[in-house]
Amino acid sequence: MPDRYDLPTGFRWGAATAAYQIEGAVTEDGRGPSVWDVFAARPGTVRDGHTGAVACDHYHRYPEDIALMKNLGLDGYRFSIAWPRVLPTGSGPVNPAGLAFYDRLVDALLDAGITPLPTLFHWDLPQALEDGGGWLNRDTAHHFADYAAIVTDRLGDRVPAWITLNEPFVHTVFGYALGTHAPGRTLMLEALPAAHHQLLAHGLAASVLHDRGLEVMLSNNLTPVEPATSSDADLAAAQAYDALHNRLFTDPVLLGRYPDLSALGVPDDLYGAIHPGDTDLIAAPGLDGLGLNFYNPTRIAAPTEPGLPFDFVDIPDVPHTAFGWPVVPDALRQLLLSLRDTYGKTLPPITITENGCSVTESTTPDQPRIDFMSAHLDALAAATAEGIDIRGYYTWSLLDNYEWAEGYHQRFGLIHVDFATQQRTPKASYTWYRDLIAAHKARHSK
Ligand code: IFM
Repeated sequence: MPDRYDLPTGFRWGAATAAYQIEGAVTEDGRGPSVWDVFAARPGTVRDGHTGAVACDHYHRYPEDIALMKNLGLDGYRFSIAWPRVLPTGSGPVNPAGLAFYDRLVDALLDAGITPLPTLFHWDLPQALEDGGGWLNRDTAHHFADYAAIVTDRLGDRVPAWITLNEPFVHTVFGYALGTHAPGRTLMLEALPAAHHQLLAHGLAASVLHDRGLEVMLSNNLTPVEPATSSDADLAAAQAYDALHNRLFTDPVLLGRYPDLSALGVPDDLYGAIHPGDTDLIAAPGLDGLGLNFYNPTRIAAPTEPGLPFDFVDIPDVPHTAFGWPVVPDALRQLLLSLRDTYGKTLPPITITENGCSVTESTTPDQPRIDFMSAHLDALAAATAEGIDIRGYYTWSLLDNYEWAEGYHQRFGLIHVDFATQQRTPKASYTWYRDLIAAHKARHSK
């Protein structure tokens, strides 16, 4: 085992958030409605009926939040741009006030010495586009490329690297297959055209960004998949799940082809969504970095009932987060090594664009978060020692925020937010992370 947190010089320390989870101000300054505004307003969709209408009120309080980031010593801040703030109906007229907000945010970050790392799409599709079919409609991919051009024409002079999409797997499966996230469709595997159109959107936007001399990343939520037993049936189920969760969203970008989903009964053309030439459009621009969002491994068994060809099995005898997710830090190291095995030379440098855990509000100090981050940084140091090129770590999340269908119930922040008063209070993990960043910088400036 290498020294604790023995990460390279120039390693970028960051924190991450997303627009709908923190901004609030959903009807202000010309922002159009997003699928999440509409979904969360529907009774029974989100725990306790919570919405992102106010969230952390970051739209107004961003100077205070940037001061907290500066005090933390962050090199980088990952946030997302709300498409409906910039283009209230997704295409058509630009909302100057929306763009101006991100202009102010970027300048304030740069003034604080923090490099902005924006994500162009973190699930808040303009509702007007959803009304036209959302990600099931191929046109949405082209609208996304136009939106990427508008945003980067404004901010690209100051922001060198961009993330196109956040976790297209989660958005496809929760939003279009199971309906537990916006837009709440329940198409099961017939949701997969939404996956293809997001990947096409990524490819088209990546070309737009490269034409402007900008770097492009894609943030995927990847999970090492392990079979519950060594039986052939469990092994086959685990392979099918790995293809759906991981390879479907990474192979097209890095290898220029889709994985075989026949074990799931999915046709090769993803129900007619893939047109000739699409895989080139997705892969040809290339990727300057792979964003990896890592939370937990997944254990899979053969199905016990008809339906999908896999069952999820809990991983016993390990700690679980407040959300109930198993904590297995070494799975991150294993995942990184397996990415290298799978993609070889086509694997670009990796940035951890999310990693963190929810901790119950009453847990003071929030030692479980410190333990979680510490163990995952150990795993990163171990993977680095084994030759994996990892450029940075953005913890999820800077602030307690709106955790989608869980509303405000899952607290992932280094900073506690009292949602009644908007009071921010740094937690013990904030101080711990601040000291860790300072120690790393001191060691590497010698
Ligand atoms: O809050 C989410 C984030 O929006 C995407 N990645 C996972 C986080 C925790 O669930």
